[in-house]
Amino acid sequence: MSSLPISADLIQNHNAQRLEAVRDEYDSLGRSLARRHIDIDAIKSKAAQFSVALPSWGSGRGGTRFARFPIAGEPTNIHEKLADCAVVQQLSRITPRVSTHFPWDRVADYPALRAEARELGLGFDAVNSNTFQDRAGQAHSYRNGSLTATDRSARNQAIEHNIECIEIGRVLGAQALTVWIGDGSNFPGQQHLSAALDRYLDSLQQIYAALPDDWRVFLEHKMFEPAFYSTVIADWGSSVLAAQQLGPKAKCLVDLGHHAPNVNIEQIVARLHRFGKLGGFHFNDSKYGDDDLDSGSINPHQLFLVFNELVEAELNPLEGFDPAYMIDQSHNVTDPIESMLSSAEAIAGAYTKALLVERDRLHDAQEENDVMMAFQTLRRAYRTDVTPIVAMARMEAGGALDTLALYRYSGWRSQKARERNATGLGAGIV
Ligand code: RM4
Ligand code: MN
Ligand code: MN
Repeated sequence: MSSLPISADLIQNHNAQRLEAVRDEYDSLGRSLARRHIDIDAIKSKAAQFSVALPSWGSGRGGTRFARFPIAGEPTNIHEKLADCAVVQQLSRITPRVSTHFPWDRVADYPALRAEARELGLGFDAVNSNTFQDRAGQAHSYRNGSLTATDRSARNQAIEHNIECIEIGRVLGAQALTVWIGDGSNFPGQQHLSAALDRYLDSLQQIYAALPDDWRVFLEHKMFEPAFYSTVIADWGSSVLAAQQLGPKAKCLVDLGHHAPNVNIEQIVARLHRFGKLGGFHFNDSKYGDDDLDSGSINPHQLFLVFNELVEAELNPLEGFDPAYMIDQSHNVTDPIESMLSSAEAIAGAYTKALLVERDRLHDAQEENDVMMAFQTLRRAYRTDVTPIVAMARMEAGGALDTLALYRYSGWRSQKARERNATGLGAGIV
């Protein structure tokens, strides 16, 4: 335990100063929930079981295509990224796994990386392949696409990269591969829309064939960017059709930021679940055409409605229902650790609120077409401030009652600013 980044004493002392106030709020909320016949301790136990993976790439400062402004002490390699993720996990206790991205996180010794993570209290979640960029010295460019390129050599190279990701993931103890491609077109007529999809399916079949028995492949759709006229897997429809054609190990991954504005994402969740194809999430938020703002920062209500569908799905699980929850954000103007702490809290809070929905009352109102009662049932849960529940669950698991305050108090970032190399453009997404 001594290799954990923040001292346990520091956490305990910090919590001790806050415990009385949080307990008071918890007890008061408990009385209020009891009047709704909800047992606060039972909700807290469920909330304590929730977890969401951190993106290794989210620990660095991201940017836009215009600029990137690094901060002192940000990580410059996967080892430092793991250390920062370990801070988030130690304080929040709901982020025990890291999702890696290759080749960004490439190292020479993966068994050693796995051991290093374990020492830091971390495991590994889905591995992400990257064929949306060229790597220095690679034989074939992805400028005209990767898994869907007309050039067979580029396609094969992209397939092999994905298979290599599976092999790395096996060593790390991951059990899923997430495939997001930037392939698409910028001009009408540029691409044969059907032929590009055929090539995608053919490439994915070969990747699918390399999956170990207990693995899944997540197909991630995105409406646009970097291709601005069409992308090959643009929406959940293309994604679910591809997943159905590929077989049971292929599932759809919903990145909240990858839809047109105002799309009803919670309904997509319900649809994908209905067909046994809901594989996982990339949590973030968005306002315009961006796809990487902090979870719950723009539309916390949507996050709640998504979790409302997920709780419905938990109550009616189909065989193989085991969605993988991950954060996928680019932190351009904040300390990435602070964003990940705040996002983990927002996500856990949305889940906890969804647990408070009085399901029988909701279902009865739906059956009876009592529109206002159905809406108010959701509203009552959404309006409840669940902060004390999430905080208590976190503290009982060894985390911090106030994660942000403790992180700042720990002086982690300024200490790293003294120890770490200054970043170039390396660590975050640009
Ligand atoms: C994409 C997509 C992928 C992520 C990259 C960095 O927009 O969300 O999941 O790996 O960004
Ligand atoms: Mn994503
Ligand atoms: Mn994205």
